[in-house]
Amino acid sequence: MSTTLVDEQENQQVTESRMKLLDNIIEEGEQSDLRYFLEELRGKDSPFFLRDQILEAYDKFGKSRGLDDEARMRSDTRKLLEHVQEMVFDGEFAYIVTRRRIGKSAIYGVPRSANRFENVPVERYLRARDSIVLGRPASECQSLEIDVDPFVHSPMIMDARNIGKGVDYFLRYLSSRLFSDQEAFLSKLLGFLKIHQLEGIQLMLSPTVPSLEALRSNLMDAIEYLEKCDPETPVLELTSVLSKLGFERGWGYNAERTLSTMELLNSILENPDHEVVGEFLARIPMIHKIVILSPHGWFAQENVLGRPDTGGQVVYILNQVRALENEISRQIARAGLWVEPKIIILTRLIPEAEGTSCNVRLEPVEDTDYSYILRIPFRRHNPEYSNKWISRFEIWPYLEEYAIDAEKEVLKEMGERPDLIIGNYSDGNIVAYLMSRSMGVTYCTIAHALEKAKYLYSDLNWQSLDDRYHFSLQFTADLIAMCAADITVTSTYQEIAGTPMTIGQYESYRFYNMPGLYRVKSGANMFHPRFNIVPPGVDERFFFPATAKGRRNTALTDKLVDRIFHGSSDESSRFHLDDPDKKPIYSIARLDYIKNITGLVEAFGKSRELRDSCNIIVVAGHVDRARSKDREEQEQIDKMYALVEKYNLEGSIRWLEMEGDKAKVGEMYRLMADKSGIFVQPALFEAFGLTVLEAMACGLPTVATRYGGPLETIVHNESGCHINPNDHEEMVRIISPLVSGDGHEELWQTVSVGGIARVKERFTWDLHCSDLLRLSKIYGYWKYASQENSKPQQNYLDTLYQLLFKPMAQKLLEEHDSNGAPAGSQ
Ligand code: UDP
Ligand code: LCN
Repeated sequence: MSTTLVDEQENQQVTESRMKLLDNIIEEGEQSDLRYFLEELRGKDSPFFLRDQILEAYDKFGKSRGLDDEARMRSDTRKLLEHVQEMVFDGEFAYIVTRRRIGKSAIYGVPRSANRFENVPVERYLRARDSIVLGRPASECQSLEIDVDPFVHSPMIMDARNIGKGVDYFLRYLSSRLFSDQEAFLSKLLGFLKIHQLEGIQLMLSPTVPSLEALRSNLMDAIEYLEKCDPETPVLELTSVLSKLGFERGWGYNAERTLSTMELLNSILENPDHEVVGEFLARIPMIHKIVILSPHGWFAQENVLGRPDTGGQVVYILNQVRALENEISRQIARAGLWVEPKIIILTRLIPEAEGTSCNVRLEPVEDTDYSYILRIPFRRHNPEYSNKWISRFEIWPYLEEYAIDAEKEVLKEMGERPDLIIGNYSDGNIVAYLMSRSMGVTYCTIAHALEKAKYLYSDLNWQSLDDRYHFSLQFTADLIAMCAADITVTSTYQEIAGTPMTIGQYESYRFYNMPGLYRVKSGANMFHPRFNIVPPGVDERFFFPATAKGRRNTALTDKLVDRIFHGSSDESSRFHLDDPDKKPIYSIARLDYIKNITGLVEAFGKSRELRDSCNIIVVAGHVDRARSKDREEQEQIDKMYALVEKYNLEGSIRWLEMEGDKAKVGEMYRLMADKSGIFVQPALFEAFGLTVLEAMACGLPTVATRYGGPLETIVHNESGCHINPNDHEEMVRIISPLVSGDGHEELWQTVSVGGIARVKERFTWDLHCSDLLRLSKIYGYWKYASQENSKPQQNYLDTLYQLLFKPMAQKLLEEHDSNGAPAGSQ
């Protein structure tokens, strides 16, 4: 059963309470505050208003009508508007999109002439948006309408608080099925236990076990036998007896482990419970070969930071791979098997690699034994183009051929198909979709930071943005990949479902329209149990506390101290510090607009208080505009120089070029902690923010944006602090108590220790990988057990791919083939 846009049951209560609020307002009739306010908005230039604009406009409106702050805040209209995500004025009709709680949206319509609010179906609202943008009557706005829900046959989470805990929900669902339809469930399980093989060797259960009855009886015999064995008896001494009973390898490395795995199966047969089902499925050795996709940009281990496409995603994948390899090896050994794991990171081979290793076919991942970066070139079209780095915005036409070539190369390298495919970001996710469809492999997606939520109205305005960004292709790829995924891993809750005030990046694919292209009535559903929050960790080799003096490399420390605190402008740095002993306010990031490093510099420049006690030190981008190839970075470079001049910051700012050496990056955080400094991550929005974890792990008190991942990484005033990056005064108010005034040393210490503890407890790659493998196995089972149910949805998504995505990709390829470099490439 699937849910509709607004879940029916809960919608009932939500609608009632919201309607009450609306009723209160309506009772005031023509005089109603809301009605006047709607009139006020109607008179403005734009027909579209988002939450912040609406609240700001209401506050102005309230003031103009003589309402003081308190009265305004208490008014029913203000309370209602708090929950409004968008308002759209279509002639005489206003649409109000409310989001009373997380995951619960509803759309109301208000005719200008009547005192009535009506529920509006999503199709009508989307059509109205089309009509406004296209300048045609709604009745003439025919368009493809995408409606995925009718094809989804999955159980759905009901309570928004459980969004992102898909695997727990799902195990409960499975065990309830065990009670309601035990025979069907167990027969599936029996079939599943017979399909596993490792390099041609049968695992778990022999295909000769004829029935559930036989399994039950043989299991009892095996348990009796194992109970009598010495628990330490190695598995090889058990196999002759166990294989006669139909039990193949994979149950455990010795008698004790084998017995406990069999006891788990026995409990499932006898008296199932969701934890036991989860534990048993997680013990089946079904994953030892993994493919991880990250096609775009530069993917290498040295000198690749700094391109707009490349950032935390590369760091994330390399760390994930190291930890995954360890965890898979550990699990294989515990299952009593001897086989080498293999992990392949698939990216593109870039013939003109500009001194990086991006033109090398196969590169071992440092500090691993079985993990490689495998680079496969895009097929040669216009070589002016396909030989070079291609921006993530232009990459779409090459991906289908890439998926075909990649599959062949993977089979060559692995000798068989992988057990799991993980896609990263929009391009990696759509290639993972194509490969998993072709090979029939469990498929996991990870979004990192998608573009849709970064640009206001990027769906409505897609036509004017398409030359530069090709969102028509990207959002379609995202939609298909999101709905097709067996598993979606996110780093935070809000990535999926947002906060009470803001919508999540997946939520933004629930319903939307791209006028003239299509309307999505129901797309990604964040109540789907495919969503699982599995946060990343930090690389503990480089990011450890400043107080661990024995682990630090003093030669490196001395060099960095000289360069950072006592250096002055040179080829890769700018400005100097008059008083190097002042506390450092430190930040490191790509020099993108969204990272808002210039916002931090400006807040510092404006604050006498901070300038008296601190210096500001930033590691970001290029310091020389001529060396930057990125338009956005160039703008930020200009802004940096302008701010230093405007606020006369020479003498209290040091700006160093981006740093690719992890040992140095780690030591820099610690140096700042040695000097009782702080780390500030001022991004306007940050999907997760690995630098935040890194600084915390080093014991450097961290002040980070409240927009995005850091809201969940940090507990305010315990393991760091949150700031509103748009409010410079507030930024200063939050930073100051950590660096000056009474009690600042105590607060600094509390937050430093709290940050280290929080990372240790919640954000480690070991935790990440054991969770990721556990849920990959559980969903792997579900994929097997529910194949029939998922076919209609697969067919629908394949149709969208073939009829919608592919022709658009083909058109872009023709443009690339006939033109020179496209506008958006750099
Ligand atoms: N980084 C780096 N040198 C730099 C800038 C960034 O090594 O000059 C690293 C940083 O340490 C972190 C990653 O790049 O590991 C950035 O990840 P984050 O999630 O903070 O942001 P993203 O760049 O992915 O948006
Ligand atoms: C991309 C981003 O923008 C960051 O916020 C994340 O930390 C990074 O990917 C890793 O997921």
